[in-house]
Amino acid sequence: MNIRRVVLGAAMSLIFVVGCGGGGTGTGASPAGATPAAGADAVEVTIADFAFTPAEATAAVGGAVHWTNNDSAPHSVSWADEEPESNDLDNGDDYERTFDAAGTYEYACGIHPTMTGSVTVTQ
Ligand SMILES: [Cu+2]
Repeated sequence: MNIRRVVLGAAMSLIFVVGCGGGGTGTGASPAGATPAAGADAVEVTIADFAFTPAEATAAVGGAVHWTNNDSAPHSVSWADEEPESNDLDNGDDYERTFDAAGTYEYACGIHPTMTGSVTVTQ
């Protein structure tokens, strides 16, 4: 008896999920990154396979960019301007910089100088 109920419940759940998924434009289904200047939300840059992704990030004045190292190797964010270099970021570590003026900010990994990226900040 109980088993039959569980199976029926699972079947109902499956129908529910399929019905929702087919709609395409459910509430809260907007993809991440679709609205880059969403207030205080930082722009995300991922470090993996010895590369920054996206290598060319954009942010609004007053906005922040947030790096997360998903690589097995340590990396850092070393700036061409006067901003201090980040700490060495081990796997899972993160770092954030807020940009108060428009411009293009070039950076590289302080450990692997061939890894480069930039942040373009616009008004
Ligand atoms: Cu590196």
